[in-house]
Amino acid sequence: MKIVVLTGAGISAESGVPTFRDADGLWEGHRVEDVATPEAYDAKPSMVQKFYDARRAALAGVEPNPAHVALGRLGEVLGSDLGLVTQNIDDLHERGGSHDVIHMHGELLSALCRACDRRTPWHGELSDFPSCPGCGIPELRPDVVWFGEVPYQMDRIQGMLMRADLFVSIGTSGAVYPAAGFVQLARACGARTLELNLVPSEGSEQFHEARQGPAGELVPAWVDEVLAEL
Ligand code: BJW
Repeated sequence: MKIVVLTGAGISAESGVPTFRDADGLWEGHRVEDVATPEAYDAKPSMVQKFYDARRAALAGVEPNPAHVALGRLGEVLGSDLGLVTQNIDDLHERGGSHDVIHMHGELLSALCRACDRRTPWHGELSDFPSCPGCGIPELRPDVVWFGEVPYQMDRIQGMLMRADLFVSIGTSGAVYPAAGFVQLARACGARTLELNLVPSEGSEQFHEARQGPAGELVPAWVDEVLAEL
């Protein structure tokens, strides 16, 4: 059975990583749309770099929760029959035991050079505008996908969705495309579809089944079900 799992900020909420659109999801009074755009970066690069520096530094203080660990366990059994696509830029899936995670919105622990396009693993700050290790030009920005930019690995994701037997969306509001449209593509291509979320998402009715509750409880239970049916 081929399964594609899409995760969003909700899967990391119980690890202590704030979501974007829930009541406590604001960052120092900014809406995500006001910091996560190329225009915001051009207008206030220091402010945007500090926003991402703070989130990068906060990774050291959080741990994967049972939902990340359960998906790692599922990947161990299914191997390449599990496609794990995340909109999250944290590294909690990897630390939870998952491999080959597709970070469609980029990664906090990577820097992107605006001059030469090189992607460089990055653990420190960027708000001091360091030079790119590749070309030497101080044009490093967070390696994340802002509104108006094209998400990573879209061709690969679309191929996986078209071949999936089951598509599962976990902890995402369904407010941001193209990820919000994955359920329609997977369903049109014959997959069964399941949503796991604290509350019904904006696109909840598009799924064959929707379960409500915290990811840390729903995901391990669902993984147990899948493994019992194999
Ligand atoms: C729990 C829980 C618990 C909480 N357990 N659950 C008009 C119409 C349609 C589309 C557009 C439009 N105008 C513009 C667009 C396109 C635009 C878009 O979608 N805009 C919308 C605002 C409408 N999209 C883009 O620009 C994208 N690019 C694009 O489309 O390129 C064209 C193209 C595509 C494909 C091929 C070729 C070309 C780029 C989007 C980039 C989004 N970037 C961000 C920032 C990334 C860096 C960063 O992290 O800072 O990505 S924005 C932000 O939103 C971030 C997230 O990944 C993304 C989604 O958020 P998510 O994960 O859903 O979080 P929340 O907070 O919204 O929801 C949390 C959920 O968890 C909730 O449902 C809770 O209930 C739940 N929850 N606790 C379980 N314990």
